[in-house]
Amino acid sequence: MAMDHLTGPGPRPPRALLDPAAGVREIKLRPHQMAEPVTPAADLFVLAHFGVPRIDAARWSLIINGLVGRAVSLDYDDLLRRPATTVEAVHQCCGSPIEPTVPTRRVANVCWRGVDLAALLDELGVDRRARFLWAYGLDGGAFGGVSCDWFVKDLPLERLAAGDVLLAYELNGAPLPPEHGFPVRLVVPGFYGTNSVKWLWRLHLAADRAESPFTTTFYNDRAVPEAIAAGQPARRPVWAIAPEAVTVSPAPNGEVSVGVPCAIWGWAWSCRGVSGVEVSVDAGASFARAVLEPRREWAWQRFSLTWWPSTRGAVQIQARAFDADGTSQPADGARNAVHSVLVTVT
Ligand SMILES: Nc1nc2c(c(=O)[nH]1)N[C@H]1C(S)=C(S)[C@@H](COP(=O)(O)O)O[C@H]1N2
Ligand SMILES: [Mo]
Repeated sequence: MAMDHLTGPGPRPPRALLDPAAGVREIKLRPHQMAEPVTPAADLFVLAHFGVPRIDAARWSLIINGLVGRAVSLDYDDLLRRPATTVEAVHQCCGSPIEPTVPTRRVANVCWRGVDLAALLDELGVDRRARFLWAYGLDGGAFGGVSCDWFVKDLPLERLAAGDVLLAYELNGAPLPPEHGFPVRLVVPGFYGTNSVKWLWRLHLAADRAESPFTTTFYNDRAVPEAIAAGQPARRPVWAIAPEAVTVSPAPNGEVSVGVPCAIWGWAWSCRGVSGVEVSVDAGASFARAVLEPRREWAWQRFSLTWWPSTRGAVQIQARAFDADGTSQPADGARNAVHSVLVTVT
């Protein structure tokens, strides 16, 4: 149903009750605890800048407006009635926007189910001037010394063409828990978690990026001077996930036995998928190619390598992932810096 008021900035929904009414950062698993291929919802990290809105699905609706042929307001049942898509995808928090070069290894792999956004927008019609999708959450407040009415993110519409951007209402086969975005969140597989706006209330198509703290202030990486000299932009939005690997086993500070084969294994992922993983058992001095499982949809990929420890003492194990285009991970100074695990050979 098209509505006149949807062509403007849109009605302001009442501010949702936030419970808790303060930022949430629950990191439940360290890499050595990420044994499950699909992370149980109860083990999934929770990141919320302002708190957790408590929303009644019966009173919720989503506005889609801006550079669309037909602006609409959809309620929860409208979305449930549409064809559903299920997508398995790695889900990663890029870390603190205040410390963008600190690795945090907040990562999981989950199944989302919801409405395919590209198909929905096709039905509404997309104006050819539209280049960005702005997504609004029902939470807002002060963060990092600035304040905003709503948590707003934007992403290039080009990403929708690659498929599987969802208006998700299920996580691992059950309705989204409140802390993960109930009733409906955006899910952008292959992009860092910050782009997957929870507690959605508005999508707006525009020719330009959205001006807001979480689009053009925070979550923009600074290029190094050499990259700028080579023509790269000085600031780059934190969108596509860079290649990364974590070692699940052996666990840090564990003991392995000399002469006994040890299975080194873990997960590797990147926006475009991982083409290879290399493992080092000498603190990065040399690397050997690991066995890598193929990718399912947007999921992380298992790597493994059998190692025969031959001398006693401390060993630093590292794993590095290679992107489809051959780029790998920096040794340090980046959110996707190589993960190291220290073990003792006894
Ligand atoms: N509305 C809203 N969406 C949000 C956030 C938020 O604070 N508000 N945090 C983002 C960040 S930084 C991350 S990493 C993911 C975390 O999703 P999860 O808590 O469901 O694991 O949600 C993103 N979506
Ligand atoms: Mo995040």
